[in-house]
Amino acid sequence: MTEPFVIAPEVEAALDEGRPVVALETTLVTHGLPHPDGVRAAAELEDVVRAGGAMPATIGVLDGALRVGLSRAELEQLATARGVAKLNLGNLAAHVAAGAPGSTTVAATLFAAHQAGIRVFATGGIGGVHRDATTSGDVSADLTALARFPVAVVCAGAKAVLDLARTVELLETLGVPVLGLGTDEFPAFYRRASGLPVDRRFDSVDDLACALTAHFDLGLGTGVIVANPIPAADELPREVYDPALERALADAAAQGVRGRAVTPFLLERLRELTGGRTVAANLALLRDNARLAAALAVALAREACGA
Ligand code: PSU
Ligand code: MN
Repeated sequence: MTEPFVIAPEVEAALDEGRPVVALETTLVTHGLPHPDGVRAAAELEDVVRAGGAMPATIGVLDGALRVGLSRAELEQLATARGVAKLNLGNLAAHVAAGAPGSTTVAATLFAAHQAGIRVFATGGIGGVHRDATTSGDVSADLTALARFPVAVVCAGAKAVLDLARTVELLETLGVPVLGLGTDEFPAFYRRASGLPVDRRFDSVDDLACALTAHFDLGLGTGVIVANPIPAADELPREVYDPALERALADAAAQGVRGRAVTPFLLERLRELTGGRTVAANLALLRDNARLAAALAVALAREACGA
């Protein structure tokens, strides 16, 4: 039988030697971006992490194992396989056992990163509380995973298709700190500001790394949100985004889209409705998050603060 959890040799070596490592997820590759933008983005994010002095560890399920560190060939295989499942903590083990390919969401990637001993993870935006959650009950498994695994998630907030106010409230309930870099506000993915506060603002990577070190050393046990707003030049104008979002949400409701299909449906619909502008913005914020995650991983590996 294949081992169900496999760490790639170069990732394992980096971890053993205490070198900086950044985890990357694969649901954005398979379900968040159109093909072949997804696989291109995955390769590019790895390059950005390496250029920042850290080892990338892209995570996904292939050939009966949850793999930490996919090769380019494996990434290609995952991105082009038919019917790749979107995996969170609930459906992960069954897919591993079945030998079926799957991409990991923030939830499953947090688990794998923690299991491997990786402390920094870059993504686009976390999942959260959906706008119709009171009736649909749709709250992303990302939030409960954030409550369980002590890993820093560098993101541009949560996708603006969500109920951001309730998402921020739930992060607080779960004891997940929201630390802003160069921002007082929780970012809204395609836009820099949401009107919602972060728990604390930092203006340097080193200060932020010290707060992460304190969080880990205290043994608080939860994940941390590192909120990094989309670069100003890449922000989507409100007049483009707002009507597209309204339309996408109405279409999802009219077509009865539910469960794991909701987020990919909304992202794809937004792409169509904005002539691809949401994809360009998504790629820009992903690159910036990968850059910041590498810088944080480097700062943490330096052990400049705390024990
Ligand atoms: N961020 C992106 N694109 C994505 C996602 C995040 O820029 O596709 C994915 C993440 O993998 C996240 C998932 O975990 O969407 C959340 O899905 P849901 O809302 O179904 O929990
Ligand atoms: Mn959901």
